[in-house]
Amino acid sequence: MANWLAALSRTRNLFAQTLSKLWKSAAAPDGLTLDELEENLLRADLPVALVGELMAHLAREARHGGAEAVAVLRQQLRAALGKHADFAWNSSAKPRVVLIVGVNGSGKTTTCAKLAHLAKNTGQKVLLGAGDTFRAAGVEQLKWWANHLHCDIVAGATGADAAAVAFDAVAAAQARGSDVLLLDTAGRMHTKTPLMQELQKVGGALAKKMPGAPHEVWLVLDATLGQNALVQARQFHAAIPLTGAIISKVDGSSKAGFVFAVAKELGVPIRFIGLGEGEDDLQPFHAAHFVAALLGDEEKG
Ligand SMILES: Nc1nc2c(ncn2[C@@H]2O[C@H](COP(=O)(O)OP(=O)(O)OP(=O)(O)O)[C@@H](O)[C@H]2O)c(=O)[nH]1
Ligand SMILES: [Mg+2]
Repeated sequence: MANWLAALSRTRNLFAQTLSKLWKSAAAPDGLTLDELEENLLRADLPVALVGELMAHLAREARHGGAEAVAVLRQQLRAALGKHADFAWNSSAKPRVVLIVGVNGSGKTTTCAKLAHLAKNTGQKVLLGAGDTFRAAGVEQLKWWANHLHCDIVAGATGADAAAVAFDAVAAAQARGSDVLLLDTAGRMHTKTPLMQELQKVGGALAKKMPGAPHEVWLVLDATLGQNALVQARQFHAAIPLTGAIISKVDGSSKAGFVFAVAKELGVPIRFIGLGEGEDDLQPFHAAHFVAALLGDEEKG
């Protein structure tokens, strides 16, 4: 929980003052305080519609003091995130093929490494697939992580056909008896049609080698972009059906409120959240932890 609190501090700081005022107040929040809270929540990039609903709830239900107002807020925020059950690594599919996609620099390669670390810790035999055929540095980066984490890796050559590399990675995972194949891909702009088509080809190659694959397609969204990332998400979802989202760089963002928009609009679970750069900094997404860290519940004591 401590790292959730730290990671969300930039976003939380936007409304920490208003919250602390609420905590101390014995009276129901006045109009000025509610206006201030509304403005703070919007700056933290919570969706406008949600903030409107929150304010209506607060005006209606928080009549007995500031602490009650925070309780109403907490409950409404949790409800807005919906259910995001922990991902179960165990599966009848062997290998379980997980495709990691996203725009340039969103955090895909780092996230692949962190996922490998998490899966290994649950006893899975993991194979990393370095499928970034655009940048040799991308492959080197994942190799560094594989070495650091003592994890197996297969890599495609720079300039190779991404679909062929994907096909070979599944073959390697099958040959080695891996439980999970985590396949990194090159960063691609959601607006570039040929690159999005390449992603479809990658999906096709995976299915050709192993019917049913990819079993998971996870989109990595950079939290520093806030709701701007939603446009990307819709385009990726249209190109290749996503099964989950991963939010990266929450620790560097003051717009973590956009997570509420992702939860509402994308229609796929938020699977993991990146709270820092280290291998332990990827955590299963937990709505209650997220909201508690946003409201600074533990700091309050
Ligand atoms: N602070 C912080 N930094 C992160 C997080 N996740 C990734 N990063 C950093 O973001 C930068 C980009 O991460 P990469 O994993 O290389 O991103 P990528 O999507 O693979 O990039 P391309 O392959 O170039 O498209 C790196 O410096 C990472 O260390 C996170 O959760 N928190
Ligand atoms: Mg990369």
